[in-house]
Amino acid sequence: MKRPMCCAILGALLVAGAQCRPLRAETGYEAWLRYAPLSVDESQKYDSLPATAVLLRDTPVLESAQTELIRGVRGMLGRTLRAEKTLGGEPAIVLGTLDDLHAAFPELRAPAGLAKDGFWLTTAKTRGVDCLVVTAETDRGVLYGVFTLLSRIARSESIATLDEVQQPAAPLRWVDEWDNLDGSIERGYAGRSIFFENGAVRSDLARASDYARLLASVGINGCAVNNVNADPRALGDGFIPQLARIAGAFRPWGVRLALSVDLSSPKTVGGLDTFDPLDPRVVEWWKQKVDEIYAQIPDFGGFVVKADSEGRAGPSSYGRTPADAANAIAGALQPHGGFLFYRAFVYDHHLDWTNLKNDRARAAYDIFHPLDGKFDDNVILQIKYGPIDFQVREPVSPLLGGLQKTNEAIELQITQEYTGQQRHLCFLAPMWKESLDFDLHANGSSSLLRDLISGKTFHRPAGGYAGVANVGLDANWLGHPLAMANLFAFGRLAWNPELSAAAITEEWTRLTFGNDPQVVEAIDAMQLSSWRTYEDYTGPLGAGTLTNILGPHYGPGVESSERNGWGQWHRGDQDGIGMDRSVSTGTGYVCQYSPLVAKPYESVSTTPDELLLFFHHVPYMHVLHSGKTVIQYIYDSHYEGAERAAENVPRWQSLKGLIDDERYAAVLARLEYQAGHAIVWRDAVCNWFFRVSGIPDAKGRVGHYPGRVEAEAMQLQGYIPVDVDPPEDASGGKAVICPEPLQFCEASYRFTGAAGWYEVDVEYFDLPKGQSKFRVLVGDQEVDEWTADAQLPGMKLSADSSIRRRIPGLALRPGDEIRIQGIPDTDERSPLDYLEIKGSR
Ligand code: GCV
Repeated sequence: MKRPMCCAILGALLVAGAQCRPLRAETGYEAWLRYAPLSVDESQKYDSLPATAVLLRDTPVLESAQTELIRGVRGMLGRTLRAEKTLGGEPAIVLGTLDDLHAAFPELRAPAGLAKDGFWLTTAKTRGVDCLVVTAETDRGVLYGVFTLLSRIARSESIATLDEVQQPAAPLRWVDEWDNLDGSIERGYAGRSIFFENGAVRSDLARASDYARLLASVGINGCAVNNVNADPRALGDGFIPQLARIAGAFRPWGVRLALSVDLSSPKTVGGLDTFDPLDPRVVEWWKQKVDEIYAQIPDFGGFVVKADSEGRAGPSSYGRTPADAANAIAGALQPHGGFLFYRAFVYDHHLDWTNLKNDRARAAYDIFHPLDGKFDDNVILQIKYGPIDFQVREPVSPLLGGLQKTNEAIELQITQEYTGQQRHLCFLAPMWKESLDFDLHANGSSSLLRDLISGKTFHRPAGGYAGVANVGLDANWLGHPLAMANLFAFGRLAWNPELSAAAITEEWTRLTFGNDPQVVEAIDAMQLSSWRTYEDYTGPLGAGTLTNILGPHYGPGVESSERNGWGQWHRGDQDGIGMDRSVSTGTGYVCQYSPLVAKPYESVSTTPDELLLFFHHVPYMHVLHSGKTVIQYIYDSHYEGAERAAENVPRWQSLKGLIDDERYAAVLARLEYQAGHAIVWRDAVCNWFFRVSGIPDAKGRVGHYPGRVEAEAMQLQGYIPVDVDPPEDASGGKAVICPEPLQFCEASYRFTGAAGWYEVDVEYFDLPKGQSKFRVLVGDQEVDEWTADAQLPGMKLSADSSIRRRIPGLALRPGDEIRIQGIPDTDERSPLDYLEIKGSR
């Protein structure tokens, strides 16, 4: 890898201990556990660190703690601690539970309230020598303490006077992986499953083990490894021993294996003629199955159930309730200490869209609120943060405030299904924080969401967090190198929801990219603004995301949510937009909140702008609190959001040389793609609203694109124009394609502007069914060429497959002929949308 210029020149001159060192190549695999060498100044802070790591008892988790400590210190400080099993007469870092430590440190008393997974970092003397102590009630707590100690060192924080107690906010902090047994991942954007391939558990589970280490480092203690749209074969003959291997990979990191199960399993796998949860044969089947699992996986965490939802089998087949179904299985898990996460994502996806009183958002509360108090104590209702489905902006689900005698967990989505699928930067901690800090006023008194789910408000025995992560085999786990901040943030918030998004991103950036203030400042600023930026160019004012919900949930598709039964309606028409969910004139959804929360949402005048269209249908000329009309807000926010997305490119470029070349290039490529795709979003959404409302943009931008030349308006040789459906998905509603697979096509344009420097952007489509080649020439000189081989989700010419090629720094003169040549590949016919010529310096 290249050395930054300063190092190249100074390298030979600098004496040992110099600050300037080459940046080692990194794939992102180590994520925030890189343990990169600290600078000499930084490492001096830890000169007095003991040379020995003493582990007073051997268990898999405690051994991980000791190994991790040695690995981290060696990486960051270049010193290899001696691993010991007993205390000698010298200072040591001592690892063990309070029970383990009692003999050597009899005066050490557990701090009040130290809970199961909590830990205590402190200093203590034994036989006159100073020790640094990492202790807890449980082995897992000790491991968490070690990760925290190492994190402090990595962030160059002092550990001189340690006396820190940390407790997790909630007992259950799980991730769900929507992995299918064939190795694909539903809503996974980073390669295939790390657990399964071809219907079996992978033979090599090194990634599973490394993943568990990452999870443990942020306090996650459970992982459900298969899709909630569960394949019944997961409970079939011969599969449990395979699952036991994954549990074995997780165990040293204190992560409990869990499984998603299909409610029809007693019938489909067990051969019964029913799966009625109240049938004693079904209850017995679950008991036998659970006993069989625990015989092989003694620390099994439990099950996740998706039932009566999106075509899954459920208790409604027998006229039973979700509580009947949940308790039938929970009863089998209870003697073993297992939990049942029952998902509240239950709704009718064949709703009559013509009935304005129908409302999918009502479903979870309508179904589950009447069952409050009917679930066993080891059942947790797993509730998505909003009432629809992981949208970029939703109010907090009222069900989260509507249960007093039932355990609950919030379900957050780390994988960015509706928020850019890890091709777009969208750091979700600020959004999650808004939910967690929201006061639902349950039972009439102040009750923050974070206290409801931890069980604190209503003294529930269990509760917590479920994050849908969907990591894959891509080297960096989630595809976009910066997306790992979402996994990190999920763990950190599940541990301590009082942390601010800014504190979390700073922690993550330092651990992932080092402590250089310039790097930290730039990345933090990008991360913290990214959710709002994404929201601005995708889904305004709580209308929900305007994405293509009938396709891959990725690019714009404003029409796609209307006129079907899915219930993700925004109700945009020629007069206005928004769902009326008020009690007085709408679906009545608002009354699912406690009165204090409901009151402002009931009226247009008191609903916050950012949620206006979620709660009310208003005319386009309605004036927001901000003073803008709704239609102008839609236009402005899309333009401003796309501009901000573009600004991230030079911001990132300012870090060149301060980040290793590999990760620098990977992030830059994604940010450049995002900047282009934000324009696709901007144009599609603005043009849809312009066409439907007929109201022009007061700033004259929508429909007017200076410097843009439509491909269909260029001189075409071989290329033919085609309509794109919906028309907003291509500029001018048309593209050009080569009609034959083996043809060579050209679109050319004679430049008429003034002589100078220009950037030429080529908007084209990249489909998975071939790898077309493109060449751009000015006159006879080739100025760029590339292959369309991006992995995009669009299967046809659409906003999902639209992508931009930027050609900066072109010297153009009037009369120059710009020629774009396309060489199709099989069924991908080198499709082109437009080119845009912009002056540059
Ligand atoms: C696993 C959304 C997603 C589905 C997902 C479902 C769920 O509808 O698009 O892929 O299914 O949520 O959470 O169950």
